[in-house]
Amino acid sequence: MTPTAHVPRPRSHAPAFDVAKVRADFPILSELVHGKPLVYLDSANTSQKPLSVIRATDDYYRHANANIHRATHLLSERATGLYEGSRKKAAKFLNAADPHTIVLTKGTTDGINLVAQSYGRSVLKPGDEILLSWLEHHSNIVPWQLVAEQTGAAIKVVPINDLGEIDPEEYVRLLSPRTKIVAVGHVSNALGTINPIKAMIAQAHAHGAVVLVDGAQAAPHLVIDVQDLDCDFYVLSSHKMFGPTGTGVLYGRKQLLEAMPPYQGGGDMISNVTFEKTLYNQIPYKFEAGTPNIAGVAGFGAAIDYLMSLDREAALAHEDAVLEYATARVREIPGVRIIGEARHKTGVLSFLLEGAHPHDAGTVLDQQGIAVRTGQHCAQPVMDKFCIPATIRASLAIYNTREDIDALVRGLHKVREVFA
Ligand code: ALA
Repeated sequence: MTPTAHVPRPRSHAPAFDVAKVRADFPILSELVHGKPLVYLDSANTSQKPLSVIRATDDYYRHANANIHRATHLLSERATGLYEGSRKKAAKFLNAADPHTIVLTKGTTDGINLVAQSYGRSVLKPGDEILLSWLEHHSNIVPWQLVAEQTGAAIKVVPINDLGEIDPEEYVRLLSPRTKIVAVGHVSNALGTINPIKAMIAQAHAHGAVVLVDGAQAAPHLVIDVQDLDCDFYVLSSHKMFGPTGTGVLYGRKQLLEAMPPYQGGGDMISNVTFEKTLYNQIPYKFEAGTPNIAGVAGFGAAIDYLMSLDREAALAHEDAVLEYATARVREIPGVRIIGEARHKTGVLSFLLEGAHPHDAGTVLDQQGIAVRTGQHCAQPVMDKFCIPATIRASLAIYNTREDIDALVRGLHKVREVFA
C-alpha cells in the first residue's frame, strides 16, 4: 500500500472556528465515563446532540404533542408546523428546489429500501444491472440484493484500490445500457473516502442510469447541493448530523417520485379509500404512511438549524485539521497500519494495532473514557478487500479537538502495554 497523506483543503483563508463554544453546546461531552472525561470518537456511528436539539424534542412533547395533518385543533396545527417546517429546512440544507421532493424517512436505511422497493422493483427486469461500489456499507448493499432477487436483475460491483478509492476506470467500464441504477456512498463510513460523485453521476446519466447517493456520512461534514450534483436520489440520517435517531431524508427527483408507486400503505398516504380502489396522496405524503416520528423530526429541524448556523467552511477546515493531526499522530505509534488513505477523506481514521484485536483495543480504550467503534463497521466487503477482520475506527465531528487525539494516542500506548 502506498501511503498518501490526507490532502487538507487550503487553509490560508479559513476563518477561525470556536471549538470550545461548539463543545459547550453538547451537554454529553461533560460526561464522565468510567470516571474519566469522555473522549467521543464514534460520530460516524451516531453523533452527539446539541442542547437546541434536545430542547426541540422536549418542547414538542411539552407544547405541541398531537398528530400531524389530521386534526383541526391548535396542538395538531403546532405539530404539523414543526413537521413541515423541518421538511422545508431539509430542502434548504440540500438545496432542493421544492420541499415536496423531500420524503421524511426513518433514516438512510429506510430511504434506500424505499427506493429499492418502489423505484427498483417497478423498473428492473431480468438482465438489468444495479451498480454498487466495494466501499458500500450493508445498508447500500442488502436492499439492492433483495430487489435483484425479486426482479432478476444482477448486482455489479466497482472495485477499490489499495488507498480505498473507487477505481474510476473500472467504474466507467462497468457502466453500460444494462445499468439501470447506480447506488454509491458520498463518503465511506469505514474509511472516510470522499467519492467523486458529481462526475460519477454525470457518467451514469450518460448511460441512462438513475443514481442514488447514500449521504449518511457526508451530511455532517460536507455542503450538499442536490441540484449541482444532479443526483436522482439522495438519502441521509438525522442522527449522524446531530439530530435524533429514527428520522432522515430521501430527496428524489420530482418526476421520479411522482411516477413511483407507494412503498407502504396506511393513513396519510391516501387521498381516497374505498374497498374497490384507493387513490394515493401527492408526493411526498404518498411515501409517508402512518404516524411518523414527529418529535424526532422536530429535533431534526433544530439539528439542521444548528448545522446551518455554523460557518460550514470553517467547521470543515477544523475537522480536516484534526483528521490530519490524528493521521500523523496515530501513524507514529509502532505497529499501526492505517486502512484507507484516500486522497480525499473526511471524518474517519481506521487502523489496526499489531498484537491487539480491535475489539480488545476498544475495550481498553473504553476503560480510559475513549469511545471508538471496532469491528467491520457494517461494511464487511471493505474489510474483505483489505483481508482483515476488523479495524479500530476513530470518527470525528465538529466538536473534536487535538486534545481528543492526544488522549487517543495515550490510550493506544496503554493498549500496547497491555498486549505487548
Ligand atoms: N452506523 C454505522 C457506522 O458506524 C453505519 O458507520
